[in-house]
Amino acid sequence: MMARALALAQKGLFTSTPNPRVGCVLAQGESVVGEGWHEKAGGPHAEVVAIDKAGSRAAGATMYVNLEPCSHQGRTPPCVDFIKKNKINRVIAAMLDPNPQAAHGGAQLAAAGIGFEHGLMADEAKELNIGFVSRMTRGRPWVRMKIAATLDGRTALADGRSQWITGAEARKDGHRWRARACAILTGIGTVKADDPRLTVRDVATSRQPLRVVVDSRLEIPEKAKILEGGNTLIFCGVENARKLNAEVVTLPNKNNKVELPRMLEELARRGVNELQVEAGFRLNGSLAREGCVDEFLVYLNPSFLGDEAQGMLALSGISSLEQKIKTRITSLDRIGDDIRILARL
Ligand code: AOF
Ligand code: ZN
Repeated sequence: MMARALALAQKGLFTSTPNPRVGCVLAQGESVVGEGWHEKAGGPHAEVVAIDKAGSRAAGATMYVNLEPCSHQGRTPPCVDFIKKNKINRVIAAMLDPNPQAAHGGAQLAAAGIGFEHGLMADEAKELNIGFVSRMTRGRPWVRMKIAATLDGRTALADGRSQWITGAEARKDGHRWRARACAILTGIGTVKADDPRLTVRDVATSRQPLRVVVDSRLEIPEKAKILEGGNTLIFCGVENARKLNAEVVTLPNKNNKVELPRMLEELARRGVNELQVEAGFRLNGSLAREGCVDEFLVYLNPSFLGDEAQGMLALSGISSLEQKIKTRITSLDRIGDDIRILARL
């Protein structure tokens, strides 16, 4: 039943942001009497959809839900009240709600005499909402850095051109990861070299992620494709009066570049749960050095570009092998002619 609740939650993968992905199953013994999932912020919570589906069969049922039911009046009323009103017998949550505004629904249910347990498939539940958990507990998004490289780890020609290192299937897979991200981040170097749109294509989704550019000196060309259609945020390190088709936030560090950890905090404040980085080796290196990366999504194409081409991460100052950045591989797959590796810090 909980695996089914998680599968339902997964349906909100591309759309629920900034809210978590939540699915809910109501069961009477072995039979499912209602199901629901959360589609988008402002819409009904999974628990409410499932109870509505179950109708009169909700009374006495056991609820399986991947997140503790909310106790708060947010965009919608507290689920806890609806659960009590509909006389659910017992609630099993995969994990507690890390959102302090909505938490402690379980304790409220228990106080009302409704059995409440949590922890069933907790690892899967946390993984599905890794960005939401990160934003709530750390005040920053979960940062996934996508890198497409050759077997010798080269990501672009010496002049920065990087379009189409990997094959079509890997690119499509990259768009699926884009679609689940709340925002896509790139740097001014990539904007100048490739002029990317950073929109989701080839994947059916009703939502386009926010596009974010790190552009310390605010040099972005007015005609850059990433500015088309709005929905773009630029972080820079200098006060500037340029009028652009984007919101500009000035967050300088002492070198008048963008203060990257504070940028992550600002993105979290704006509701970004998962941030996908698609930048060049310079910004990638700065993010890694400043502790702003949580995992790498690496596509490797079985080709070589040689040592004059650009690498993955600009990391100066590594002088001993002990200083290497160590990761743990969490998945490894063949995608078309390429290899996909997920590696976590
Ligand atoms: C959801 N969907 O199915 C559940 C959520 O502002 P609201 O009313 O949309 O409330 C959002 C919070 O409610 C969310 O951050 C989470 O803590 C809690 N549970 N949210 O969007 C759901 N069950
Ligand atoms: Zn709720």
